[in-house]
Amino acid sequence: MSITTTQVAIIGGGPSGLLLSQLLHRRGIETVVFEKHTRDYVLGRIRAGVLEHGFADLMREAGCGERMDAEGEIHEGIYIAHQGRMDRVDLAKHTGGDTVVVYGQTEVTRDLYQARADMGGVVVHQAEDVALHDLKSTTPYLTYSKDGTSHRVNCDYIIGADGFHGPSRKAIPSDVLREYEKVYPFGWLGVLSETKPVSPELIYARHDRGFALCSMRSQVLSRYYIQVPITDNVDGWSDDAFWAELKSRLPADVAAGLETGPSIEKSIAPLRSFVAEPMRYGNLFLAGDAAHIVPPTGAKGLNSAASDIYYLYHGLLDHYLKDDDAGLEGYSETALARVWKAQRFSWWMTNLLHRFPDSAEVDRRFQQTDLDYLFSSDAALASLAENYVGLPY
Ligand code: RFL
Ligand code: PHB
Repeated sequence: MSITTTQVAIIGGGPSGLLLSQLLHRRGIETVVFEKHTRDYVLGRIRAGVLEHGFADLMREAGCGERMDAEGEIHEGIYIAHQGRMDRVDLAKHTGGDTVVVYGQTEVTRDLYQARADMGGVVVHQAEDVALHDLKSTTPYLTYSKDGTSHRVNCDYIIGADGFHGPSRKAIPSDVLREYEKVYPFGWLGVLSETKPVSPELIYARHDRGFALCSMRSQVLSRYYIQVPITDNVDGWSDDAFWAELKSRLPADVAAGLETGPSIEKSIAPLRSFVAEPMRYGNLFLAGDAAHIVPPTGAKGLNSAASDIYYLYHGLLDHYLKDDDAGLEGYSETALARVWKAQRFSWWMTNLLHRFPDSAEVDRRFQQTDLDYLFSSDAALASLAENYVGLPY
């Protein structure tokens, strides 16, 4: 078995793990990232598209903002379509000028991988059987195997940024870990297509047939979603059927302007709300999807991961550069306070806009009234807007 040492061992080479590694390396703190899959596999996952302004700032601080600033689009508003009409939420107006950046998670991850490579950062791909040990001691370590050889990595801290299915959360004893979960009775069928987006700003649509979302990656690449029963199989959805269903859920004039084309990616994502507490156990710190999942309706998944990284980054900086452990000691509580607010917002947006299979007529009237109230109240619009652009770190 080979034995190596680093200061911070990071499990997971998704956006959370790569961003933390990049930020720490720039401040002279040594990290190694251990990723189960190949880089191409990680980049092949089509996921988030909307970055809060705070996350965009963190990318700039990591020295990874150049392409995002050149190619990403700043959005000052979103539309909500309901009852055949389109109402706009002016994000900038209701937040005193804050906006979001439309820039795909694939591109964020690609830029982070490039930055890691440019700085000579170590990312071990195809690390198998990663296991965590002695988390309560001051000498934690992890083990893994690669190409048939076993390795041990001694470190000060282990960061569990290995997504919902990774081993880190499971390494916390069940009598310590508390999990909160809500599984929604539907999923999102997503299609990526090389077509011009139907609208310059995102459209979230509530319709009796179910929710729909019109998003984009660029002016030549569109991303659309429709709510489907969780029992549906992606093979059962032809492109034609998808476009027809999407159009049926949009206001007629919007549907008339929708450019369709072959899908270049099509997948169904389940919707769940999930939080694991605490986010720290000894010298293990969880971050991102490893600790929490939101339904994608509020665009908060990647952004909640980024806020964890913000707190961890500052906690680790204070530890290594100022010998101050207050940030790390308070990490779980601080991160969870913001996580729960993003959870609440995502749950609220999901309830507002989806068709629930067991809902009664009265529930649908409440939903519609929630929307009517929203667009009649500057206070309600301001609340949506401040959550959508991202609460302060
Ligand atoms: P990731 O991206 O899952 O990365 C975790 C990494 O850990 C690796 N891993 C392991 N590595 C080593 N050993 C093991 N045993 C391992 N097990 C797993 C995995 O291979 C992976 O590379 O978690 P991270 O970094 O915390 O990032 C979280 C985000 O990916 C996620 O929250 C967002 O994609 C959620 N999300 C959205 N978030 C937003 O903020 N805005 C959006 O608009 C948005 N849209 C979405 C979304 C997620 C979606 N899906 C499919 C879940 C839309 C969709 C459809
Ligand atoms: C996306 O573009 O993939 C996207 C945008 C907004 C959301 C969810 C997903 O709320």
